[in-house]
Amino acid sequence: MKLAHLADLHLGFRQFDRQTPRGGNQREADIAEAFRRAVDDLLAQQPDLVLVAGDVFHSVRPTNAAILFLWRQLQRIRVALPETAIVVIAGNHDTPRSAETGTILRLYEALGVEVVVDKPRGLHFPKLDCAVLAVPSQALSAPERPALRPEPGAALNVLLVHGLLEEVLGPEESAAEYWGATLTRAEIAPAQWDYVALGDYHVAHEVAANAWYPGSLEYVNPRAWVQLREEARRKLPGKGYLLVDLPGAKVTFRHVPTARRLLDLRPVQGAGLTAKEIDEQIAERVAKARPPIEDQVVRLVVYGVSRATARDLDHAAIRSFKARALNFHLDVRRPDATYEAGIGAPGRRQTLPETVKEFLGRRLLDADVNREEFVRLGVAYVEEAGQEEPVT
Ligand SMILES: [Mn+2]
Repeated sequence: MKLAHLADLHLGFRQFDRQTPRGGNQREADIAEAFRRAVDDLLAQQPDLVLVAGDVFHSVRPTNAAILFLWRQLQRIRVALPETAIVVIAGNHDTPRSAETGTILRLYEALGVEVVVDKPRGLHFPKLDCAVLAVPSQALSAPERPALRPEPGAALNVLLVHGLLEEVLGPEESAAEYWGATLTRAEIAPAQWDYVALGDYHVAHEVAANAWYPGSLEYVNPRAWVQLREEARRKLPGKGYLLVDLPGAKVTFRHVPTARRLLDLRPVQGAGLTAKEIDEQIAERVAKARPPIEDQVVRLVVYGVSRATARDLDHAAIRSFKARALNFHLDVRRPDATYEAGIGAPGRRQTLPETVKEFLGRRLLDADVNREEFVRLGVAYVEEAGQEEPVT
């Protein structure tokens, strides 16, 4: 039996202000395109079972465009592979905060897709003699953790679950970036399953020979640059999904190229340099970018630049880079992390984490959100983002 394992599609994710010719958000179109390409490959590979391990949509209330898009793609699989079973679980991104909100995922049951949103559900596919225990994100947030056990009668047992095994995080990553429920290796106990299909972590990762994260299909994390480095460390060609032969769990990574590249240009060490010297280094980094920056998502960090020097940079040149790239983020960092006191300001100004802490402390929240934890995560997140190390 051949199984396809996808996760973290994040359909509906939007970023930057570039629009498509039809007026949609360009990054949202990129995210959709990644899934369309994955479906193209699924139709060629003809799996018997398709598992989507959560975070199908980026939010609980996706746009009509995203809802329709997913319908059409699932319909393509339905028509081309009528015998193929499809199972979708909700992740932390597409789980409603309250039962009243409901979930749009249920819509796809009309296409014959098995949709599991709240409690764990055991599914059995007699033609494949395969049982799938589907465990959505919400099941792991319940006060009583479910025991995850295979079905004794089935020839093949697969666990499908959305949660974070913290041991997979790279040195620069943190659990706060994923927000989902955490899992332990003892809970998933890979040895008792033929295969464990995980979702939540966005870089493809082998947890055990028969337990994998396929990773997301596009770069949707605010700190996607960290993921790029993690992918390089793991010698991954980029984004994709997994094909698994059962029994025996022979796993193949199917690379699905993204619509455009993320380019993290080599940082400029600006300390002691004049504005003109920094301009020259920026221009040199841009000129050497491969692929060229046209229509790509580009970041260039410049360290150790005073406010005065930053003012004197060649802003016309920077604007021209911004016009060429889909997004060009010139990330100019001050010589030290704390902010300078403004003229006439009474003492020290708040640091960014302090401002974030104050803002999140008084922001309106849903009743079921724990404010203390919410503020703690927000502040940790901002602090981490400010501490990114230069790349060599
Ligand atoms: Mn996700």
